[in-house]
Amino acid sequence: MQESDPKLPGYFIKPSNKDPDYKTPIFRQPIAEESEISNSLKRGNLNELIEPEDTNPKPNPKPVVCARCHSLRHYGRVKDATVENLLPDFDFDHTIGRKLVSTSGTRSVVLMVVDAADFDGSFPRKVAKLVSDTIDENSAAWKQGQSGNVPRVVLVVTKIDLLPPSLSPTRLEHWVRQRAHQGGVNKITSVHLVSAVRDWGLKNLVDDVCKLAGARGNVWAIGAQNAGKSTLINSLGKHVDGKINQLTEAPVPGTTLGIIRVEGVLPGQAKLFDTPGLLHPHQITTRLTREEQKLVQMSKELKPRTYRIKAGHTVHIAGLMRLDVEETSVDTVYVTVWASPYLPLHMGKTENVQTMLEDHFGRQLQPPINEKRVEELGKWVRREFRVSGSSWDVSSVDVSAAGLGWFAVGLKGEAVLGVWTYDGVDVTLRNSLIPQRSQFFEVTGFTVSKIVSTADRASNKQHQSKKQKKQSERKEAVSDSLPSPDDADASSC
Ligand SMILES: Nc1nc2c(ncn2[C@@H]2O[C@H](COP(=O)(O)OP(=O)(O)OP(=O)(O)O)[C@@H](O)[C@H]2O)c(=O)[nH]1
Ligand SMILES: [Mg+2]
Repeated sequence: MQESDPKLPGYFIKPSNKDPDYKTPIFRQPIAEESEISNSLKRGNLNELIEPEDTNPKPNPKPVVCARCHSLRHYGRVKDATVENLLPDFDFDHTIGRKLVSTSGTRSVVLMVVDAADFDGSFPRKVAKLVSDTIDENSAAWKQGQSGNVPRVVLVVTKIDLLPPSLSPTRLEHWVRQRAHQGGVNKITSVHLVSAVRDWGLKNLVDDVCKLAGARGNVWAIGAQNAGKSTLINSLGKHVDGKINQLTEAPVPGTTLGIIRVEGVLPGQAKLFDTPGLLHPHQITTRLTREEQKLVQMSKELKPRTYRIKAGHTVHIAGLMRLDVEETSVDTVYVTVWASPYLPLHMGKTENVQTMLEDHFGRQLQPPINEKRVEELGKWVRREFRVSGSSWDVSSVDVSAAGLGWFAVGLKGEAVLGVWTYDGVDVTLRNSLIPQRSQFFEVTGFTVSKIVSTADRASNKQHQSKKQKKQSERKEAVSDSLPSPDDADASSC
């Protein structure tokens, strides 16, 4: 922290101390206007109570935060993007990684925090491998009588409020365990499905973590940038008696910069640490501008948008991803888009995709916001997936793009899908997370995003009221020029 140069990291402005003579303005209300006061007492003015002067002022309970945190907390953006480039990178391997693999010392509990709406994109595969290898090696050492500190893994799937409430928790937990296993975590101590903003599942999580940490354990919240670690810890703090200092949480990836010890959540000498998010370059969000990220990030419960389509057709999610139904053994395939409602969609013939790219990317299909950004985002590449399903009513498989969302596909038969997105963005084929689809089908052409439709509705309203005003003006003008009923009577005579 420094208070000399706003162009360098850690800059803060000291909050000004109130002048000792400072007094809040006194609000005088004529007693006669106070309804609850009896008439006999209605004399003079009622003064607001003046607190006796505190001879022993308490220290400011709010900790001072740097300008970056202040801006993130109050405006959801970093103060100065150029200062961000001066911040040191967080070296996971040499800090936490080293502690996790250590055979001696206190027990480590890894809170592996994963975003339910971007499970594969936010799943920390490197950490999963490191922890799993450590568990194997240290348990083997321990069995041979050597010191072997075996880390415990608590998988916390957060932001479950973004998934539809119809999704069964048992099914979700089964799906999560399966995906985590495929992601490389072979020994999970427990799984928790939570929502930090809705306070779902947090009490059980606190109890579990306290038990696992024991009197002296170290608990590390680890996960991708923006997965929800700091929000989770802040919410866990509400379930314990001690007050914790609020951590900065924000929709900006890379909010937390260093390892922060959080006091007051765990009992005894156990320690809880918030850590900087791991950078996952395979998430599409890492290459988007802040304005583009706002459109892509999911902040409300997801709603399905379903197409009923034939081979030779394509569905675009903004200018970020597309799915071509290339071949099918059946007549129709149901494609449901699960992504931010602010992303526009388009469905049409695959033969027109070049026109879509040239004429609509960066315009109707945003993000990318503007045509220049289309080139900046990189090369557009194809992955092929052969999928099969046994029902039309539910989705069988998902094709998900890290940081963006997914296509859920339902069919009774087989299909070859061509999935396109920018080079380097991870695309995963998995069992369907949400089998349900929408009851209503989207139509061919553009599906206007929520932002555009709200803007359209507002401009339609304006247009409508202008039209009505014009019409009523015209009516008035016409009625002025028409003969009055009296005149009409006269003329009819
Ligand atoms: N809907 C929903 N949003 C959440 C939840 N938890 C966190 N968020 C949002 O996710 C965004 C990121 O939250 P943070 O807690 O800052 O994420 P982080 O993992 O600490 O991020 P870094 O510090 O960048 O690594 C914020 O906009 C939060 O409001 C949740 O349970 N539900
Ligand atoms: Mg954080």
